[in-house]
Amino acid sequence: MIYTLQNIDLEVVKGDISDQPDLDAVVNAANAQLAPGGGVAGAIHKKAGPDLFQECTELAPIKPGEAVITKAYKLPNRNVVHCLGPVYGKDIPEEEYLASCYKNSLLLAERHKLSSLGFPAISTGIFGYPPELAVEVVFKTVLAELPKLEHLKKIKFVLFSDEDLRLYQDKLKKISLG
Ligand code: AR6
Repeated sequence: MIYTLQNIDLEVVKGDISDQPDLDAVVNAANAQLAPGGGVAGAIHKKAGPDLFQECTELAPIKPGEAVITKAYKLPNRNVVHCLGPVYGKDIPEEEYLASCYKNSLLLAERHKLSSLGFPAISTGIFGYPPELAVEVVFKTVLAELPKLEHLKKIKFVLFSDEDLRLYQDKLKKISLG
């Protein structure tokens, strides 16, 4: 599903964030050390190869809400934006940290003149953020940033489960209806 707003395509798909060849960059739901872990970080590091972690060691640690950018190595993209989401119930207020993740990732992509960026559902796996609460923060934050984006023409949300896909599709549908 795609909905174009302010000349920017907002796309929602089911898939693997490490297998998105149409995107300039993908966002990693990272840990503070930017090390390979489970979930998204595991998939991204596995596909990118060990050179990614090598570059990451120079940038770590990062704090909740922060984002840094590296090359993508063997991934089919130019860059990876690594972002540390909040641990639900620990990094409070979680909404603010999660919003910072999305905002900082978009601004970093913009600064690097990237034209397309893919997001997983940050913090909603191992970090325990309820997906139905996270999706509200995601779209509120991204929509607020759209007017500031000059280079980004596509923002793709890559969801891993049918449930998350439906949540995002419902939200985008509501937005399209105004
Ligand atoms: N592509 C897209 N989405 C995925 C993929 C994938 N390949 N794999 C999992 N998801 P998580 P977090 C979904 O746990 O909550 C890591 O170990 C997943 O189903 O990857 O921010 C790091 O090292 C869920 O909906 O990220 C950190 O320690 C969402 O992506 C910690 O986990 C996020 O799940 C970060 O936890």
